[in-house]
Amino acid sequence: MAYICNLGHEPAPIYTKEQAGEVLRQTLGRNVFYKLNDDDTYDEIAEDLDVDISGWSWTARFADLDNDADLDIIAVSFDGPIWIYTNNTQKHRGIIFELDDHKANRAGIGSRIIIHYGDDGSSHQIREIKASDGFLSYDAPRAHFGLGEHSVVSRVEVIWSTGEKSLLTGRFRAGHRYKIERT
Ligand SMILES: [Ca+2]
Ligand SMILES: [Ca+2]
Repeated sequence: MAYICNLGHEPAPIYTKEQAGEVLRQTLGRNVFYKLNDDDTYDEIAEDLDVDISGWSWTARFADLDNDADLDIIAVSFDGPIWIYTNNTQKHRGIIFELDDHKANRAGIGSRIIIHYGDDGSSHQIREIKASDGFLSYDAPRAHFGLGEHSVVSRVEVIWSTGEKSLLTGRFRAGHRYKIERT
């Protein structure tokens, strides 16, 4: 198979896969990882996280591969191995919800999940269950929420893909994955 890298050259040259990989590395550089700060600026921290491989990856997807409610990364290289990065941080907590909907599509695609936590449930976040994202790939159809220093979610609202709503209250603990079923 031949690869055409149109990176501003005229006409676009045709390469072997190995040549195309080298051109992409030289032109686009290594992988990067941006962290959003509280003041809406970003820091590039790929080296700190040890994900700054020199190969060129064309997708990076997030999934909790070891079921501890933090997101790990799967990066697919253009011409190298698939890289799996496990998230070993102990500093911040997360929680995951997935849907099992017997009244509409089973994974709950198109449904929204809203969590409430903190003092009197004053903090909240929303996620939508999606089945498409990124290039030639997508994340698992689950809703992951980062909770920072918080350890408990006190209320969960589900707006199902069909429009109906469900409300669950209790103590949903960080570090766990919960399945919400509608029958
Ligand atoms: Ca994990
Ligand atoms: Ca982990």
